[in-house]
Order: sequence, then structure tokens, then C-alpha cells
Amino acid sequence: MSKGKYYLTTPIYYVNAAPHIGTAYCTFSADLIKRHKKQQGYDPVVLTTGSDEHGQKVERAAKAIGKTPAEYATTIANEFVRQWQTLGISYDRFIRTSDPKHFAVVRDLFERCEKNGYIYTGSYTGQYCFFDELYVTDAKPGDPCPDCGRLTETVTEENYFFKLSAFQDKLLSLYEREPKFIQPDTRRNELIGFVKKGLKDISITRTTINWGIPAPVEGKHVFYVWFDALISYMSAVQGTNLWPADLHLIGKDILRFHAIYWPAFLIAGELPLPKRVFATGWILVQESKMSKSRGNVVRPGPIAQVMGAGDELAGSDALRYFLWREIPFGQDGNFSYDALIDRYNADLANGIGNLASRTLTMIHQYCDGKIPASAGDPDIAASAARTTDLVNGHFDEFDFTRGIEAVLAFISQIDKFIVEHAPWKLVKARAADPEAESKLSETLYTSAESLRLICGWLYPVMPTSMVKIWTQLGMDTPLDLVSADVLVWGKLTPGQAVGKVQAVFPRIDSKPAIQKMQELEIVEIDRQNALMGKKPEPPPGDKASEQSELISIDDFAKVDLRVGEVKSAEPVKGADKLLHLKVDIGEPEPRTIVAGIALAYKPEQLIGRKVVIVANLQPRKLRGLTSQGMIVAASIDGGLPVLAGFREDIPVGARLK
Ligand code: ME8
Repeated sequence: MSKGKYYLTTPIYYVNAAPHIGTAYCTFSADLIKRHKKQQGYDPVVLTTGSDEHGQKVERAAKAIGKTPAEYATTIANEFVRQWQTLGISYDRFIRTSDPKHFAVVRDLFERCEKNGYIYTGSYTGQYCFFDELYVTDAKPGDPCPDCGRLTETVTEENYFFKLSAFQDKLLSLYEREPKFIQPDTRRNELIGFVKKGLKDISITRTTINWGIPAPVEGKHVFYVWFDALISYMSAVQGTNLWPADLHLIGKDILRFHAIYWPAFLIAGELPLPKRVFATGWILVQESKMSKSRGNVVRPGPIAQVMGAGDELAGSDALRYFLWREIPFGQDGNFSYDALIDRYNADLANGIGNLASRTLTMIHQYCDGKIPASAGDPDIAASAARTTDLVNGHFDEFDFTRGIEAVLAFISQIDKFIVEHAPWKLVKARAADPEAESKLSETLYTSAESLRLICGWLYPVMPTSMVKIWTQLGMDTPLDLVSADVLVWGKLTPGQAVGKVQAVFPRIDSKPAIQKMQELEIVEIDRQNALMGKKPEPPPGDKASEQSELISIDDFAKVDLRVGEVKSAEPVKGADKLLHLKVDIGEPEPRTIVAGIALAYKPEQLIGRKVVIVANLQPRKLRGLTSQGMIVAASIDGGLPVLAGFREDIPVGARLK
């Protein structure tokens, strides 16, 4: 009998980056949970994923390559769909926030919140970057834009607000009433602490953005992306009775949106709440967060190709296995190619793969390729029952690492069992000894039945590879339809013919494999850059291309060069090359600039002189002074710096273009 429906979601991913192993991690994990829940008898089990497409960044990225935001978003959304398919993700619905069906659901929730008195108009004040046309969250007046480095400006606009402040007590009592609403517990505690400090109302519309869902109000308002994005979880299953979701699987970075905003919006709209939000940890590469500027983004495609020797679904299994085996779910952990291959060879090639091929080969050689008749070894049968409970218990708690460890412990036990019973000796003795014949049957039945259960336990972890072993065992029922009641000892039918033996996890030679993955990674980066309209990156260390690299006018426009007038200049104690200048660049306060020009200019020579300043450099501390810009000078090899200046008189604050 069905345990009922189970609806789970991944985050909907931004279309400003192509899939990488971080986004794949969350998606793989949702896929594992879906397969596990199905096996446990939930029906239907529905998994949705999708793309978060609105906002200024997408609008701008599209414009830069001469596409409409809709075209751009479609290109990247298709890239996610393609990637999830090649990695074997069994999602049921891919929701795009640009889908008009989603618009209706967003507007409906807004209207419900409004009807219940949780929406009001107010003025929103934030730091806005006019060049990038976006608000910089958390910026203070005077802070630069993190994208382009220009100074942000304080802007006020009339917006619609959501009364989040009214939800502090309701949310705290929700967390109390439903202790599993936020998982893992460490995150739950952090979040409760945060909510206890008090919640501020949030602005949920914008008038400075075009690429968004128009709000059903007067004027040019579109919804703030998070109001839009969270509601996709409902739109994805609109017209079904799947809502509320049983699980939102997300990364820890977006927990506040899911555990504070989302339930508050739903309570305000009098709609049912999701049952659980689980936040995964972070996949780190070389101990740090993946970032484009650090160049340490790792994509799943090349790994899947190489680890599966061209069979991407098999390679996807190797990556999945590694991530859950290596990193306790919910915590941060490191990815490295070396560790991936070490685990693969140790656990998969030497462990499960070896058990499968030796068991099946012996059945072919000693039993005419048919499962021998036996009830199996009672101790192993008991151990298998315990392992089933352990695996299910751990997977139910999303502790995939421990679940896998329980299977590995069982595999070691079987390996030992085979060595102790030595079927290769029994086969020689059986002609003269009927006892040896029945021992042989028992040993091989035990190994084959163990293998069948291992396939069932690990199917959610490595679906493609477990199906391969399952098929070699000669099983008829497709493994994805197998439920827990079949995964008990003794259901393997004697006499069943086993299939052809093929290595499921052939050993991988580390060095050439890593080299191949890195080569394919470069091919993949170029392909994705081309999709996003970017030029291929020059190979690292390619001097000729570095020197001749041309920048676009937009790149040049990022440098804020201004005319300044030196107001004061003094030596810097203990630094004979530095001068401490105060330079007026047309702002209310002169800038402090620490410049390495003391050997070329005396302080008094500089007072009143017009100079050129780079005004949007990140501030830098030098000898205890914070330099808020750089003075432009020609530097002649070996000679002294010469300050740039003008022949004509020019007003302070003028920009150089
Ligand atoms: O935040 N390690 O989208 P996003 C582990 N559109 N997980 C990682 C990761 C890493 N290094 N990098 C990313 C958004 N992730 C919003 C979500 S939902 C209504 C809107 C995963 O493309 C992780 O699950 O930035 C994280 O929460 C998600 O990708 C964010 O993807």
C-alpha cells in the first residue's frame, strides 16, 4: 500500500551560471531521495527542479550579447535540462519562472497576502549602482558596487512591502511545533537565533527592473526575484494535489529565504506550509568556495565522461558516490580529482565491482550460469536484515554517508565469507563429497543474494551501475520498480540464469584520467562561454595572447578616472617613497591618497596641482593610512614617476573618458 505522496524540490538555479558540481550536488541528492522514497512505497514521488530567470543581471547579460532576456534565459535553462539529463536526474518537472502559468500563481499569492493585510506601500531606500542598474544589498552609503567598483548612490523608490515583522512569533512557534521543519539541527539553531533578533519588513516589488513578473498594481512594478522564485515550488505542481512540498532541499546559503520568507508568505496567504527544509553544506574546491575569478569551478560533465569511460550515466554514478561517501550530508566538504579516483578504485572497482564479477563468474563456471538452490547462510541473512534497517534509517534521516558505510561493512563481510568458504576448493571436492556440493550452493547463493540486496540498497546512490549488476544477476523486474518488500533475504529464485559478466567499475588509472578531465574541463568552459556569448579564455600562461588582449569599451568604462586637485601633501613617517595626499575630486570630502611619488615630488610642489585619480579602486591600507584611490603617473623603467596632468584648465571632478 502506498505511504502517500512525496513531493520534493531542488532550488531553481539562476541562469547566470552554467551547472557545476555544487548545483549538481543538490540535484543528485534530491534524485537519491526521490529514488529512496519510491522504494519505500511513497507514491507518487515527484521531484521538481528549474531555473530562476528574472532580474537585472540576466537582462544585462542578454543585452551584452544582443539577445533578449527571454532568449538568453532559454539558452541557459536548456543547458541545465541537458546537463541533468546526461547525469541521469529523474526529475518530473522543470519549472521556469518565465512561464506565464507561474505568473498567475505569483500574483495570486500576492493578492492573498494583500487581502489579509500584509502588504503596504512604502518607500524603499537602498544603495543603487546606476551603471549596473541594480541595488547592492548590504551596501552602506559610500560603498562601491561589488560588480563594477563604481560608487553606489542612495536611491529611494515607492515599493510594495511585505509585513515580515508581523511573523516573528508565528515563525518561532512553527519551528517549535515542527522541530524537523529546518534541518540539520545546527542550521535550525542558527536560524532560530536570527529570527529571535527580530525581523524587518521587506520590499517585494521593484520599479527599477524590467525583466520580472509585473505586479497586479498601479505603475511599473515587477516582483522582487525571491518573491517570484519561491512561489515556483507551488507553480511547478499547480493543478495537482501535491502541495504542500514534503521537502525543499537547498544549499545553506539560501536557508533564510526558505525558512523565514517562504513560510511567512504562505501563512500570510493562508496556504499550507512545506514539511521540511534541509540545507546542504558547501562543496569546496582546494578548500575554498568555487568562484569564477579563482578559476576553480568544476563542472560535472567532464568528470562523468572520464569516470564512465564515455558512458556519462555511469560516470555520474561515480561522482555521486564520491560526494556522499566523502562528505557527511549537511556539512561542507572538499572535492578533488585525486580523492575521487582513490575512492572509486578502492570502494567501487575493488569492492562492489569485484564482488559482482567474482560471484557471477563463479556461478557461470561452477553452476552452469544458474543461481544454485539454497536458503543461504543464516548469519549473513541476519546481517543483511540489520543492514537493511541501518541503510533505510540513515537514508530516511538523509545521512547518506552512514547509509553507504553500512553497505560497505556488509560487503567486507561477504568478501571475508567467500574467502573463508573458498568455493574454488569446494568445486574440486564436490564430485566425491555431497556435503561440499551443498556448501558450494550455499556459498554462491549467499553471495548472489547479497549482491541483489546491495543493488537495492545502493540503487538510489548509483542508479545506472546498480541496474547493470541487477541485469547481470538475471533479474526481470526493473530495479526502479522494486520496493522494499522485495529487498529481503531469500527472494532470489534458484535456477534463475545469470547474464554475461561485464566489469561495471573498471579500474581507473589516476594520472591520465585527471589529465583528461582537466582537458575536457577547458573544452566545457569554452562551450559554456560560447553559449553565454563570451569569448574563449586564452590558455593560462599564453604570453602572446595576454599581451595582445584587447578590452571592450565597457571594460574601459569600468575605470573611474577623475580630475582632482591636491589640497595637502605630507611625507609618510618611515616610508621615504610615500606621500600622504588629500585630493579634492568634487566630492564633499577630499580623498586620502597614499602615493609612491615622494622621490620625484616635494610636498609643497604638489599643492594646488591638478592630477588624475582612479576613483573606484578598492581602498587599500598603507602604513596605517587608508588610500582611497590611486594617482596616475607615467612610470619609466628605472626612472622616477611623472604625474599625468592637463595643459588646459579643467574643473575638479571631471571624468576622463
Ligand atoms: O540561489 N556547494 O540559485 P543558485 C554546494 N535562484 N551547493 C552549491 C554550491 C556549492 N559550491 N554552489 C551552489 C539561487 N550550490 C536561487 C534559488 S530557490 C527558490 C532560488 C547549490 O543558482 C546550493 O543548493 O545560486 C545552492 O543553494 C544553490 O546551488 C543555489 O543556486
